[in-house]
Amino acid sequence: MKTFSSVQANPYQWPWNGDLRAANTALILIDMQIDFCGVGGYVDKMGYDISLTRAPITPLRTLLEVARAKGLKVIHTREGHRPDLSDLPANKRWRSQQIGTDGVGIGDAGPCGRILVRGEPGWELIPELAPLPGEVVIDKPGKGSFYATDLDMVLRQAGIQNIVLTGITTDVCVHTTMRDANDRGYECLLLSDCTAATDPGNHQAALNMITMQGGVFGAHARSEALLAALNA
Ligand code: C5J
Repeated sequence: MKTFSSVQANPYQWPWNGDLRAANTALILIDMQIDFCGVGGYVDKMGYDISLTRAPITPLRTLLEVARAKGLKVIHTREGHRPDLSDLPANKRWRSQQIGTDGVGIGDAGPCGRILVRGEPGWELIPELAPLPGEVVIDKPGKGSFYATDLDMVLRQAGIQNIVLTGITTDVCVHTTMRDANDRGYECLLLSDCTAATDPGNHQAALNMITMQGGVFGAHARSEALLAALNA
């Protein structure tokens, strides 16, 4: 099995041990859903600029094609709740209803159906990045991708050591997942142009946090750096 070149990342050449292979590396696309990047979705309804959260789509399409061709394990996640909202904490719902003037939040009817509710149009993954048959899709009720899901089991069964993190949003679901993955011993790389936040300053701050303490949660790089390593 071919070992790829290391990735020129910040603050170190990733992965730490140079062991970058298709068999031990997963690409995770976090919450690339209509509710986060589509017109009428949750982020749009909250009044944030969806051109920010849509910016990763084009680089992600390129990366996804290469990752699939090279045989990396591709995993998608979706944030969402059961239709009866039995897995939606009351404080999460209440806080989401404070944005805007109509009191509509998670679980309520919006332009794309009930917001962040499983099975609704807004909860669907965007068609540009649709999973292929056989790719794992993780449904998560929280911000992190490990909490109340079988992601860790799926990764360990597949022998994954390295995780490439992409998706929405850098400062919330992507960072929560990265921090948790790091604590679990996975070697993490966040791709800065394949993630985005609803606030550019928060995106940049989230990148800066990664570089502290020698790479406190892992490293970050632009997708071109990973593509160069995979194609070398
Ligand atoms: C948020 C996410 N921001 N996917 N979810 O509520 O980051």
